[in-house]
Amino acid sequence: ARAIHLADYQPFSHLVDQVALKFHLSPQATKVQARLEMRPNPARGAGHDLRLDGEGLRLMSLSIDGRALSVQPDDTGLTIPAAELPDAPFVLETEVEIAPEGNTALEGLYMSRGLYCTQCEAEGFRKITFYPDRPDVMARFRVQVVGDLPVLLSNGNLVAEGPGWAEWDDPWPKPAYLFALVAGDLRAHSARFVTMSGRDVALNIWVRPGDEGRCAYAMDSLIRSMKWDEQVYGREYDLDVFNIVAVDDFNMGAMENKGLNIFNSKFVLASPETATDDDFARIEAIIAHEYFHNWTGNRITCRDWFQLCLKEGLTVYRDQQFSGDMRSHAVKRIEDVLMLRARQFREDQGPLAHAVRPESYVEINNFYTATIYEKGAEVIGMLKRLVGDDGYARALDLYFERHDGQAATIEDWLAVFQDATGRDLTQFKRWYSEAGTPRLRVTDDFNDGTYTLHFEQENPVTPGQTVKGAKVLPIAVGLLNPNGAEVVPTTVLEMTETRQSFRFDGLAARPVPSILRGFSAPVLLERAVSAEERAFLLAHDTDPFNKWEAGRALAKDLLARMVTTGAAPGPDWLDALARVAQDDSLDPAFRALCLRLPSDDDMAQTLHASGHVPDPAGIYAARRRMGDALAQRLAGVLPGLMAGLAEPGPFTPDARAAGRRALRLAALSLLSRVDGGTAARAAFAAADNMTEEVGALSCLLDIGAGQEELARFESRWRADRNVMDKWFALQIGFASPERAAEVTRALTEHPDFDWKNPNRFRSVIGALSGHHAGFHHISGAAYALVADWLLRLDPLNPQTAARMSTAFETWPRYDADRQGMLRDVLRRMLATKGLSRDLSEMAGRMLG
Ligand code: HT7
Ligand code: ZN
Repeated sequence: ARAIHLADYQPFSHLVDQVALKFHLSPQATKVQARLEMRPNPARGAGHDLRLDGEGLRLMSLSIDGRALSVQPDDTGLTIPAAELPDAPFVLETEVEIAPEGNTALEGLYMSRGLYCTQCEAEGFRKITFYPDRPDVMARFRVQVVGDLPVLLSNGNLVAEGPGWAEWDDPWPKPAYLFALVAGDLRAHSARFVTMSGRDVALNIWVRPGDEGRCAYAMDSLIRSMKWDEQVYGREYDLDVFNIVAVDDFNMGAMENKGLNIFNSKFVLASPETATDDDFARIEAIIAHEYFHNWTGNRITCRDWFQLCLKEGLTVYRDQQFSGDMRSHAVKRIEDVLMLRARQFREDQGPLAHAVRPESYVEINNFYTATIYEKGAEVIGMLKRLVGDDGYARALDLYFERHDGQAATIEDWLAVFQDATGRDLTQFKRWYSEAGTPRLRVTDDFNDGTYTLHFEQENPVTPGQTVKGAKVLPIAVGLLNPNGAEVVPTTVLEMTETRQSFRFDGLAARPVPSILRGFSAPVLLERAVSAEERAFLLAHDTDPFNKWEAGRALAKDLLARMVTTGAAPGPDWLDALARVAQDDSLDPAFRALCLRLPSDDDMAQTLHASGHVPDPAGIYAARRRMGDALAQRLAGVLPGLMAGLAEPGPFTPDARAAGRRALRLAALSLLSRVDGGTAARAAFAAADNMTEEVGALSCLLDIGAGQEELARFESRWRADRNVMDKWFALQIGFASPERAAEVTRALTEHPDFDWKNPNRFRSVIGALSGHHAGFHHISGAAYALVADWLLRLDPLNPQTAARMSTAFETWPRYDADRQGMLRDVLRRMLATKGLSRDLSEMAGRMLG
């Protein structure tokens, strides 16, 4: 398939002012009538052919200004020759037929358990009607939905309705990817919101009958998001209604369609009995993310898909700020960095590395990546650090003022920062164009009261990018004196050269540096640090991120020694962690994060980056030994720690209560290793909420027990799809490496393994690829099983198959045997007849 290049961008030949759509819904033959008011685009001049995108559409009729035309569509659309087109405004009308029931790709108009729904980003609208399906074509939409169904929804405001039909009008011009339609038997959980200028907005969360009681948290999150966007960014909602719909079959988390967000039901439905604390936090974040898109994505959209980070990086950055404000900034930052390293660093250090703004793609769906989203957000965090909070606020105000109603670019984005702050961002722009995680090496010296930090940055080669310049790195640094007092508070050093040194004068003694506070730049920090210094920072650093990072580095250094030299866990780490665990002055959520051991994949990444070939079985065994050693060290204090964290009242999902549960479960997990699971069995039996039920079950599975509890869990929750996804995933996640593939295979034969449902597929096949030692077991059984299932899914749902193929992206890290097997699997995929464009692009890029 042909690649699309950023350099080839041209404005579209025509403009669309108004779209009128009429849908006659029917599972096998939905009729879509479209009336487009168009005119030649003055930016391109007159005399151009009109190319409309369209895929899998049965064209019934086409006319221009009422004159029928006989044009034959091809596989990807149709072309109306310039000779047939007026040089003035005209009306193009089409009628097509589509079959939503047979749409398994979940893109375009499809059906999810009797519900009609749409997914148009990035290029799904072309599966609904012939249209210029590109984000820079913005138009007003009026939509009539006809169907014998109780609820008929589309974007904008409801303007008329009658039995079996409803008409919606969206006054805000939008690209087609934000179009949405939902129809079916739904019930609303409703509320109202009055905006800062007094607009009364009806809020509805639409769910299947019976699920109405699980919407309160999502609604509360929505209201808090609306308020926050007004208070922090001055952004107000702009329609009379905001609808959210929960659907069970969905390729991703949620979609920000104008005024009609569509969600994967697992990111809406929550009650204490069915959702864990992590689920609650994720719902809050995703509801906020989609709502925030109303301004960063919808009112200001992207000129083309190369600019995807313009809306996604900024909206992730905003949802991270929001979650930090709602919960704890320290905990949120640590969680975000854990995620960044697990997903984006992994991507950036492998064959799929690409720039935050890529310059070419074959299938845009393959670029909804951690780099676009999470690194895109990191870049904005750096920008804010460099220009300061006031500069950021001025730049954002200018962005909204200057680009409202437009389809913008990264150049436009950087220009508002330059214009609002006077800062030249030419060098900073490399963050958008160059892939790869910079390595930042640090040394230091101390002479006559002057302490100097010497930095050297290396920007590694990535696929297709060999020569790179130095990046602008905001390096937040603080200095502590040998007693642990802070002598230099956080200062942001701006590194712009490949090598650069920074001096601190007037110090009485050699300080201990705390470098990259708050993880101020997404780099790999390399500095030889002793275990004593790490323990010192864990005890004394005033920056919560670096305090955690010191403990993390201590654990990773130890784990690396255990794997590579067979060392045993020594007192440095055990004593330091024991102190943190029992330090009641620290937030329990923070302590729980400190007790979490580095994941196997994280260790494999770290070992590979430091020149080792990671041994998955060795990492797994060492991590288990490490957990056992910690459990023995803390055994005497765990029951007391847990008792002190008990929550007397009923379950509440707030951050404080969640943090206490997290620490209690971390303690229970350690205790289970020394008490044979007695306490966890009791906790499972007593649990009145899903956090503790799943937490206790995990503790048991982790020590090779829990079969009885698993069976009880299954019989209790069999009717609940979202809860059962956990049941499937847990068994695989906690299987021994030798058994992981076999456990997975057996679960694929379970009657409830509905592999066409993306959530269920992810909770089984995704759980195996997320089990590092199980996936990389030397038998190769898991490689083969995952590949077989991806190939089975690909013809039905290429988007999800391609996304999950990233399981194989780390192949260059491993030994020759594993590399051989992994490459063979990728070659086998690539050689499969009829492989989708999605999966073949991914397999091809992974093979290089
Ligand atoms: N903007 C959306 C990204 C998206 C998507 C969502 C659901 C299904 C398929 C999708 N393709 C792209 C979600 C977001 O970032 O908010
Ligand atoms: Zn988004």
